Amino acid sequence: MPATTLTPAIREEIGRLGRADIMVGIPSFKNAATIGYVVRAAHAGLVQYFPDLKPVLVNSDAGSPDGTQRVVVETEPPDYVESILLVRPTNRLDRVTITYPEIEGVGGKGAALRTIFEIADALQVQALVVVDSDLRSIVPEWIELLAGPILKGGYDYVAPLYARYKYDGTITNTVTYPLTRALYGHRIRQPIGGDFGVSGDLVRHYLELEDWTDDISKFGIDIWMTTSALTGGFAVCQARLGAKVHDPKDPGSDLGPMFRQVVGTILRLAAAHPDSWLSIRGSHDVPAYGFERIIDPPPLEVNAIRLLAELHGGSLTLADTWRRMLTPDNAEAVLVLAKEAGRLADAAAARLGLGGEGDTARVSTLDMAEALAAFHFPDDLWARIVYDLVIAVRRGDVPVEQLVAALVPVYFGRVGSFVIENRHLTTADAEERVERQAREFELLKPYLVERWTAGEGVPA
Ligand SMILES: Nc1nc2c(ncn2[C@@H]2O[C@H](COP(=O)(O)OP(=O)(O)OP(=O)(O)O)[C@@H](O)[C@H]2O)c(=O)[nH]1
Ligand SMILES: [Mg+2]
Repeated sequence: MPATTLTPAIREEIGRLGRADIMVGIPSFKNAATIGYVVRAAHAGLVQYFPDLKPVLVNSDAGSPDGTQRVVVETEPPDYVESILLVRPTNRLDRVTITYPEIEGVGGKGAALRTIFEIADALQVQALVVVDSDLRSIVPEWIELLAGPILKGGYDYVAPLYARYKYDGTITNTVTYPLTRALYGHRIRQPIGGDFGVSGDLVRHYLELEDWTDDISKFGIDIWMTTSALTGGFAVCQARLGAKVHDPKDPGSDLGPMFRQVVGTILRLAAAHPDSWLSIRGSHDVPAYGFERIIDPPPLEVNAIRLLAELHGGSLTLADTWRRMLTPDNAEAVLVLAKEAGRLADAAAARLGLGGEGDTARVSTLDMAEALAAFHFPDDLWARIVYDLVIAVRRGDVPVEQLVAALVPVYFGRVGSFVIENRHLTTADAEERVERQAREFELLKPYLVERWTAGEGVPA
C-alpha cells in the first residue's frame, strides 16, 4: 500500500483515542440523508453485543458538502442508545468523523477505507466492521454477525450474505461471484457486498500489500479485500444479514464506472496470482453464520431496452477492441448478438411506443423483457469472454482500463439477457440461474488453465 499520508488531524484523533478492541468504519460521500440511521444502528450493535469491549466508530468521509459529517456527530448521543437498550457498557463509545486524504490524487470508497485500515491498525483493534452509509436495512445485530466470527470463531474475513432482488447486484452475479468461485474455489456469494468483518491480522496484511491501484482507491476496494484475504490464505466465512436495502441503482445507467473499477481489479489480481488458482478444481461451500431469514427484498426496475441498445451501440465503436481481446470465435459471437440486440431493442421500442431517452420510465421491466423475449446471451459464451479477458490482461497490449471499458456493453447485454430470461421467476428461482452460470465458469475453467499454462498471453 502507498506510504501513509494521514493528515495531522487524523493523527491527533488517533492519539486521543489511544487504542480500541472493536471498530466500526463507515465510508461516505454525500450520505447525509441515510448515515444517521447507520451510525445509530452500528452504535446500538456495539453497546448491545460487545458491552465489555472498548469500541470506536469512525466515519471516513470525502469532505461531503451535504453535511454528512455533521450528521455523524450530531445524531442521537450515546446516552440515547444506552437508555433505549437498557445497557450500561463498560466503555463509552467514541464516535469520530474524519476527512480522508486522497491516494496519489485519487479519492473514492477505497481511499476512505485505506484510512479506516490505518486507524484500525494504529488502535490495535481485534475486529474491524465496515458498513456502507446508504443502508436502510442494517440493524444492530449486523455488528455481532460481522464481528462475532472474528472474535469468537477465529476467522479473519467475514463476507455478507443477503437476499437481494433478482435484478440487484448484477456485477456480483455476472462476474465477481462466479469468477472468485471458479478461480479460488470459495463460494463467497457476495464478494463485493460492501459490509464486511476484518480481523486485526488481516488489516495489517492489507497495509503491507504493495499492489494498490487507482481502481482500488475507488470501487475496486471490495473485491481487492476479498481476493487478498483468499490469496493471503486467511480464514473466510459468511454472515447471514437478511436483506440489503440501499440506494438503488439501475445497471444500465449507474453501474458503468463501478463495473470498470471492480472488474479491472479482479482481472489484475487474477493475472497476478496464478499460483492461487491454477491448481484449484471445483469449489467448496464457505461456512455461513447467523440465523436464516426469509425476506423478500424490494423490487428494482431495470431498463432492459437500454441494456440491449448499449450492446448494439458498443459494436459500432468497439468491434476492433473486441477482436483484440477475445478469441475470433467469441468476438464473432458477440458481434452477432449485438446485431440481434439492436434489432430487438428497436422493435421493442417501436412496439411499446417509446420515443427517446427518458421516455422509458412509464414502461415496466416486465413489459420490456416480454418485448425482447427472443434475446439470449448464453452462459458459456459469457464465461469464455471473462476468461479471455484474464489472458488479455496478461498479454498487456491493450491497457486494462481500455479492456474493461470495452467489456461494459457486453456486460450490459449479458445482464439484459438475465433480466429477460428471469422475468417470470421469483428471486429465489433466479438464484438457481446464478448458480448455473457459476457452475459453467467452473466447468470451463480448463479453457483458461490450459491457455494460461501453454503460455498464451505472455508478452513476447
Ligand atoms: N468516502 C467515500 N465514500 C464513498 C465514495 N463513493 C462511495 N462511497 C461510499 O461507499 C459506499 C458504497 O457506495 P454505493 O454507491 O452505495 O455503492 P454500492 O452499494 O457498493 O453499489 P451497488 O450495490 O451497485 O449499489 C457508501 O457508503 C458510499 O457512501 C467516495 O468517493 N468517497
Ligand atoms: Mg449502496
